[in-house]
Amino acid sequence: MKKLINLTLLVFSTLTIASYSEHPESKKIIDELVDIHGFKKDYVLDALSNAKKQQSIINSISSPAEFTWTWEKYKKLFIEEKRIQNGKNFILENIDTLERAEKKYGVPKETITAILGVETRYGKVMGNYRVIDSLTTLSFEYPRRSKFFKKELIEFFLLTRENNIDINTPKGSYAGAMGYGQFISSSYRAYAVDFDNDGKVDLFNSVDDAIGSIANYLYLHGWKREGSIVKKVDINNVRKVFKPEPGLSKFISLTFEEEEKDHYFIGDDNFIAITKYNISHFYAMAVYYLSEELKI
Ligand SMILES: [Ca+2]
Repeated sequence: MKKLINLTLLVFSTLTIASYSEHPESKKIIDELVDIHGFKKDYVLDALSNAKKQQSIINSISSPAEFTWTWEKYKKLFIEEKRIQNGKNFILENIDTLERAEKKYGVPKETITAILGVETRYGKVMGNYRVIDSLTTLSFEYPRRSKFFKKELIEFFLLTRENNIDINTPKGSYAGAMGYGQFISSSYRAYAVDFDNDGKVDLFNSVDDAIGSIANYLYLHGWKREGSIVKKVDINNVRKVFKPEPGLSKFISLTFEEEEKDHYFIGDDNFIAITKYNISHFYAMAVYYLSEELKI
């Protein structure tokens, strides 16, 4: 009988610790939010205790498509007829805003649209995880990247306060990326812009804000107006081609396997700028191919 009681207590205490407001690692975050950023302690404890661990988030982050799929499989997912046609429609529907963004930031309308297409099918699939669940799960249950996600968790508190959003409401990807362009909290705070001039920066509901924000993000990460994204190279001539054009500060050599053959490319500043949006070469290449398909 005594054993049973002990077991019950053990189960009970495990459940209690499962609340992120009482997690041993949350104390530092709570202190930072209260002492440095001026949040009320009750508010922080409440938000953290409402957050729920989602095992599927851990599973997803452990095997991202960018690093487990082949290039051909990845390309097929993004470069297909429906996504291309919907992208062309998106451009027609948002041409004024896209041209305004292109003029201001130098990023072509097809590139902005391709990012929206790859990230969320032009706003159709913005993610179904509560961001507070994603960021707490990854902060407290995924040691490999806990430092990064703890920082994003604090950014998310700040972001929701600044934009008057209920912290329990926003949904996003398993990694806490939000809205049309899937901005993480720190990027939202640093790079999102109010592009429809309504006084709010709203990447969930305003297509205009999403368009301006993606262009601004790339602009601030080294995008060069009139620059190229990649150039295909013949490996036999690689030495001749491997000279960056005047004005280009960076380039990167790339290999993509298609039909059991390696294809070689040079990625320019604008390729590198896209990898600042998502670090994967597959991602940047898919954005490039989709943007080419969207040219009318
Ligand atoms: Ca706005």
